[in-house]
Amino acid sequence: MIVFDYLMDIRKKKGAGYLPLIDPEKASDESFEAILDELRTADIDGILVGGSTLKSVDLDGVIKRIKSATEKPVIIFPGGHYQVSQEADAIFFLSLLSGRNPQFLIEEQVKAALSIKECSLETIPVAYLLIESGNRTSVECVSRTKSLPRDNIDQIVSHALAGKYFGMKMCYMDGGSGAKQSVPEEVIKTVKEETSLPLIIGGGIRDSKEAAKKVKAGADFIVTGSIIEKTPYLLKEFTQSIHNE
Ligand code: 1GP
Repeated sequence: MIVFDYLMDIRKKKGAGYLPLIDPEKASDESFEAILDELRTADIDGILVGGSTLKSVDLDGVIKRIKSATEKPVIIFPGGHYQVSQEADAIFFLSLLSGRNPQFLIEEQVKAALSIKECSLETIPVAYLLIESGNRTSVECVSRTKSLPRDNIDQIVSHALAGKYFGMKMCYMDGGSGAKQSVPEEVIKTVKEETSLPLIIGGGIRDSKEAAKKVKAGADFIVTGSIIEKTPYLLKEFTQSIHNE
């Protein structure tokens, strides 16, 4: 299966897809088992695995455990070059275009390239934009970059377009994990209209109604991390609301 084609098919058939995010560093927490239990029966569309801190974890082991619970594709959402695994189905090949730190624009990607090739991992090129969210999130701290101002829509569109012209296949607009404010609907709507890129939206989405609003504005895929760690039983509610919007 080509994961990118699969995602585009989900978008076409269901209108939008749901990609819960699992942080591999939390795999020893009790909540991880509860999430796996929910994954066995929830109609999610894929799982993202990744984290933004620099700790090394047994990524292969974590992905194998996820795969024992679901047949849906596991996509790595890497926090750095060390987050590569042959157990995954694909990897978002991200460049943090909103920042100006060469480490996350190109250096980590160069370091990861050979391992990705060795693992024969499908790469999905993604323009990754951090959008101001009311608090300084860990991805900003780790990447030592600033997010794009949430009210400067032209600047956000320019970054997304630059990604599109580089040939990136999707645009991920992220408020960052635990964001106080999620990416505004107005931003989603305008970036969709101006770029027609498939949009992944995450960061600070705490309930299914909020997720539905993002879909209505033009989000193609919704990502939630923190809320699922706290309340794994919400997976089904999110799935329903994202698919039925
Ligand atoms: C972070 O978009 C993801 O990169 C998820 O954010 O943990 O706030 O859901 P939350």
